[in-house]
Amino acid sequence: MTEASTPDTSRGTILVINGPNLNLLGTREPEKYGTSTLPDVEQLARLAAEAHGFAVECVQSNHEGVLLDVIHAARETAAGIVINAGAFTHTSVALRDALAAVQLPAVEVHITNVHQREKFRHHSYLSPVCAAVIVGAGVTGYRLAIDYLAETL
Ligand code: CA2
Repeated sequence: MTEASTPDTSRGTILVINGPNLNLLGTREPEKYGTSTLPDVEQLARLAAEAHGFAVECVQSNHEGVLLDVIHAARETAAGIVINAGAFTHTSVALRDALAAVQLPAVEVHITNVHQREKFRHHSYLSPVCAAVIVGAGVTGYRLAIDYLAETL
């Protein structure tokens, strides 16, 4: 039997954050959000990061305060952040302030093209403090975000 080799993650850790309701991925509204589950997305992110020499830390929470704490902690542990803040994208000055405060490169991801949806989804509090924004590419957006971070870090 061949041993599974340990991936080289010496370039550091990319923090992948998913916000409210994204734990439901793959279980409801597949026509909008696709059929991949949250564990599928986290695995996709892990493989993409490892291909570039990074580890990933994946966090999903439905609670804004938990997301704030995770972003604050990233200052000590992460090289960059991928964030799909779900509906908090359109409401949270606090998440924007946290991202600005940690001064890590961050990429905002949305599975759907928010600009083709309701007007209230067109504004993001986070985009001005993110290095890049990827919308409408489905869950592939997470991989694109990691490729971008790996190329720019
Ligand atoms: O397109 C995205 O990724 C969003 O961040 C998804 C959020 C929405 O509020 C944003 O405007 C755009 C909603 C996440 C809800 O996720 C679900 C997944 C499957 C089933 C139900 C909800």
